[in-house]
Amino acid sequence: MAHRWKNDLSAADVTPEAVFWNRRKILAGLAGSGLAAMAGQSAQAQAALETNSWDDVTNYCNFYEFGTSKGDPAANAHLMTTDPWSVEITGLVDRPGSYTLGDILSEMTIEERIYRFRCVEAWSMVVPWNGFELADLLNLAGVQNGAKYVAFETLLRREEMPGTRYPVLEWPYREGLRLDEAMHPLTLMATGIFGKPLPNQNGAPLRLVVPWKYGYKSIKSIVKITLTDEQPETSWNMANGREYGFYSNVNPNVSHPRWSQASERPLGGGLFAKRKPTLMFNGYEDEVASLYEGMDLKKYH
Ligand SMILES: Nc1nc2c(c(=O)[nH]1)N[C@H]1C(S)=C(S)[C@@H](COP(=O)(O)O)O[C@H]1N2
Ligand SMILES: [Mo]
Repeated sequence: MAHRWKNDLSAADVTPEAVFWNRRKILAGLAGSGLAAMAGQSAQAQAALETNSWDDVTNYCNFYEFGTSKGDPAANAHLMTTDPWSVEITGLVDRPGSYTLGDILSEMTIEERIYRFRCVEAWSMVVPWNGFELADLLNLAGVQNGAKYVAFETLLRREEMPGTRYPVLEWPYREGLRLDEAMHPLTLMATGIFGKPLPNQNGAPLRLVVPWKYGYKSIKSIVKITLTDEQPETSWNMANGREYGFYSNVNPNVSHPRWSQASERPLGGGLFAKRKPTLMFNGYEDEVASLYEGMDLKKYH
């Protein structure tokens, strides 16, 4: 597939695979054990970590349906059944219906995309995803003229998702994009990571990846896609609209009300690696800035 975007990243930039898989464990371990010393860190650096270790660990929690704080979502995510799986595509489409994963995959070409990934909590990684362009899936269903937005929903199966017992967020987890964002060639439906099928904890069997937006837009384990003419409600925005906007574009110039977004902590290459400056649109400015021409990015954050 011809890339209509510039990729400035290569395999050499990817976050070390072991760091990716173990990031919560590594952080939890560092907080309480001698691991920091084993990692060769100075006492000063360890002390610095101790002061924010609890926040660090909880903030790395990344599949709230399987729990938010103490328990690692990785420990519960195996409860989720991902086979069989189908995605309902509905709303303003020519061919609405329930598409099985097999139906979808037989029509798609899987490719690898190495993308920056920036969580709103100011940590970042470089991730090799496997997947296909969301545009190809939407075209399969046939987007109708009046459609302006795309809404996504995660599976909600309470007996398999212990975190959904708590009203942390509006369940099912909901996200949304403007149609032009959804059709952008950078916008990926991921089926794999590091060349392996997506593990449950990372959103098996199908999750969204929008590399110029904060990580929470990359909704996991999608079961429903709705084409609509109205801006959809999204779980984080419903929970706290002041802190989490609909757009959620990575923007070093627009602070989160509780912290700056000007820099980020890259995972890997040493947990104590210096924070690095956050890039406008997470480094994808050339590709996506035109989508937001004339918009007040502070207001539409
Ligand atoms: N359904 C669902 N999708 C989700 C989340 C979640 O809690 N539930 N967390 C989001 C957040 S905050 C981040 S940073 C990414 C993390 O993706 P990863 O665990 O694959 O790195 O998933 C996003 N997608
Ligand atoms: Mo996140």
